[in-house]
Amino acid sequence: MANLFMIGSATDVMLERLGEKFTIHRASDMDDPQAWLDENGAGVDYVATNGHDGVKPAFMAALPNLKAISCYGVGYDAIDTNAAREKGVVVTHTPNVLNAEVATTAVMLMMVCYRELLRDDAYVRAGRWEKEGNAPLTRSVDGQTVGILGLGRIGQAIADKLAPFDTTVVYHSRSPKDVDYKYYSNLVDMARDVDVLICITPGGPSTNKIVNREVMDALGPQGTLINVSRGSVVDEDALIAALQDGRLGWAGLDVFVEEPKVPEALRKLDNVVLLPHVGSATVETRAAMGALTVDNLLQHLKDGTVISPVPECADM
Ligand code: NAP
Ligand code: 8YV
Repeated sequence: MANLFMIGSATDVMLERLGEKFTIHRASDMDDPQAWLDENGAGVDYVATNGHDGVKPAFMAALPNLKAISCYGVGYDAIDTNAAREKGVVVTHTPNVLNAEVATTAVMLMMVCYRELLRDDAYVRAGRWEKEGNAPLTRSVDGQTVGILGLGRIGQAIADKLAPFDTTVVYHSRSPKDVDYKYYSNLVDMARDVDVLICITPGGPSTNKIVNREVMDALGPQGTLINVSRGSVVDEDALIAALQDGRLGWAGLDVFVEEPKVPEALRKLDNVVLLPHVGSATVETRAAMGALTVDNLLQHLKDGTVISPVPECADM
């Protein structure tokens, strides 16, 4: 049987299917995964990992005969795909099967911010409704202008989910897409014109802190920032300062710079909604992601091809 090194968690179904064709070596069962790899890495054929853990350079160096890395997630910024490609290692990910779920998370975060669901839930639980009367009014989602930073697979799904709310969708990415929404070549200009900015680009060097102080100030005190992309896309220190100063109105965040650590200053603010990176985390969507993660490995084992390579490995 081929040897599979598994980083991070997997569903029972994934483990069952993989166990039929691979000998699975789980990093989570090892006291020192690096030491295990240094000793046994030459015998490892495949790696299964996820978008958060990726594959550390030191792990890669200890895997001279690796054939493929299957990532349980669409974002693969934690994997050095160029280094993998140079070694002849194909990297796969799980595009499309999570579009709807992550889009729901983005829209849900926007709604929770606008309609102050957390505040009002706390209001009822604390008995304040009875004592103080009706809660203060909130803001309507309907009719807002929403700027999508990264109109790719998930960005388009977000735009589709927003349509029934009569929102005006505009977008920024490096190049215009074949869509009817207004395109902004400049992110600050877009931020100035929108009520809500939703970030859904990949992470990595090209998007590092592109949502900076200038963008947040352009979004302004009545603006809402939603981040379901990667923590690295937003300058977290600038975000905390903008929210504390009231230069930015609200933020709904699923992702953070140093997950699972979330800065204390952010946790203290009541104009933010914080989620523990659960954009795709439903039973249904994780099953679909898990199936594709496993299918990529099984197909490579069978005939050396894969179903969903990352773009950098598409011609391998
Ligand atoms: P995708 O289809 O590749 O779309 C990415 C979009 O970002 C494209 O429109 C791209 O357009 C744009 N983009 C890339 N680099 C950019 C830059 N430097 N500046 C501006 N725009 C840029 O990817 P997807 O499948 O929608 O996934 C997007 C990302 O969502 C993933 O990579 C992952 O980080 C994140 N994600 C998060 C969760 C979660 O649980 N929170 C779940 C799934 C995915 P251009 O190339 O024209 O710039
Ligand atoms: C996962 C994600 O939570 O697909 C992505 O890019 O961020 C999420 O779906 C992540 O891959 C960790 O498993």
